[in-house]
Amino acid sequence: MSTKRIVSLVLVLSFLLAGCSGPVAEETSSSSSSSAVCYSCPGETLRSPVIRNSSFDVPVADESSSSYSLVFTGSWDLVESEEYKEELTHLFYAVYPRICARWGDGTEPSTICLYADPSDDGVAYSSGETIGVSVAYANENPTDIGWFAHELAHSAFYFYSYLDWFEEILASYAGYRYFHNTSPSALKYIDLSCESVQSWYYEPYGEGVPFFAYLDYKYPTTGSSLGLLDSLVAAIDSGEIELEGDPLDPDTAFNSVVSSVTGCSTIEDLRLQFLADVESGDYSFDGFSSYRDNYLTSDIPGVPDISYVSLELPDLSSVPSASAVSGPVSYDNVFSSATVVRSSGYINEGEADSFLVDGSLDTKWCAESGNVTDVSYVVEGVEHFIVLDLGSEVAFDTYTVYNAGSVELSEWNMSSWELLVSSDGTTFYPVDYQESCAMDVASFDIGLTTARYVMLKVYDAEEDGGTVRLYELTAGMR
Ligand SMILES: [Ca+2]
Ligand SMILES: [Zn+2]
Repeated sequence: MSTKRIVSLVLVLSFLLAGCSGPVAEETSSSSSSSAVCYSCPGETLRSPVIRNSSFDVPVADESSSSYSLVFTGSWDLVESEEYKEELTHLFYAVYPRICARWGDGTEPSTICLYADPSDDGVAYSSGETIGVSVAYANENPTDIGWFAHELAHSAFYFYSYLDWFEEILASYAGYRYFHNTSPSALKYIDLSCESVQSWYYEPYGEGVPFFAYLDYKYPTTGSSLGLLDSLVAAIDSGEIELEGDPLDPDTAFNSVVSSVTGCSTIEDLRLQFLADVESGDYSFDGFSSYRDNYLTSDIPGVPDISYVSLELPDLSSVPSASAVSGPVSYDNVFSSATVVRSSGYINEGEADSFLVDGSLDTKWCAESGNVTDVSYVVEGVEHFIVLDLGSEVAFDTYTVYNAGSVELSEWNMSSWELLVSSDGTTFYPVDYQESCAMDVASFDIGLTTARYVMLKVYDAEEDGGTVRLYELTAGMR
């Protein structure tokens, strides 16, 4: 089983686009002070439908000409990663000016104090000018800095009102759009069909970001008029909206703004329209590069313009797709002495990628979306991958997948993947694509194939989430 402690820590950080199930990362405290404070709370297993990965290639902005400044306070001497502060600095000077340009009202702090908090056991929190981060969290998750973008958004547009879900999702959306989507290594892939996206219902930390991306797409701010999100923020800043109220009630101040911008009487009408547009295929998300409101965050002095990552899902229609062989198969396993060349990652040493080909049907390769360290295929919608070296060119005509359900739960079965082969380890050719096959154990006759290297690309790692759990992959001549 997964190490629960690592699971909850890794998943707590995915509050930017929180996971497929379970509680989400923060609690907002509306204390008597004027500060918005977010604390993380421990989650149960929270399987993210998005690919999370290292955030460490932020485009560098020019600090010296920035109108903003960042000051480190607290126990930074206790933070072990040497690059951590540097990457946070890069993020700050690129992302904070963008968020302020779009949603600041002029009262946002120009100097942010980033406090390394030795006693906090959550992730991070914002009180406007001061953002705190847990030293323990930083040391456990040295490649995650996405929380900083979320907290900076709070600093930029802190609302003096009670708008929990709107404020939190807007902060997460700001981080998603103006940080995660600005570099391939920080990218997260949104799966709109994921249950947690479909079932989001105004929870502050649920999977509401895809809906906000839809709203910006459908009702953008243009040179001639404010779009929906920007109109809502303006109405909150002016005091016109103080409460979200019932999303189904057309008579709230919130929904009156919705109605005046969109013609729909409630935000709930829009959410249902979003789901219908996803269902019909009228809406899909392939990145922000064509969004009409991109000009809002362009041409900021000293800040590099965003070149948004675009997602190009591969056309797999020409890849052969074998039917599962009925009944048991028998062959000498030619993958039994394979070694792992590289993989998307793994959760711990006891469930390392090498257990996919160790010859035991009781040991597994397990990797969560938060474990993805090699993001080579993220823009293709690949959730996980592994490359095997068979040691020499071998022949096989059948391969067998021992899915999660061969030992654990069938709902954890991988259901969509591609098998590719190569003789040089560089150029791979697809030999099988399974679009939807979630059997516990399944064999596929792909015809005579010779290869030294084999790659498995996992498009759908489990029914509801991004964790892959595979007990063994074998192949041979039947
Ligand atoms: Ca195994
Ligand atoms: Zn927050």
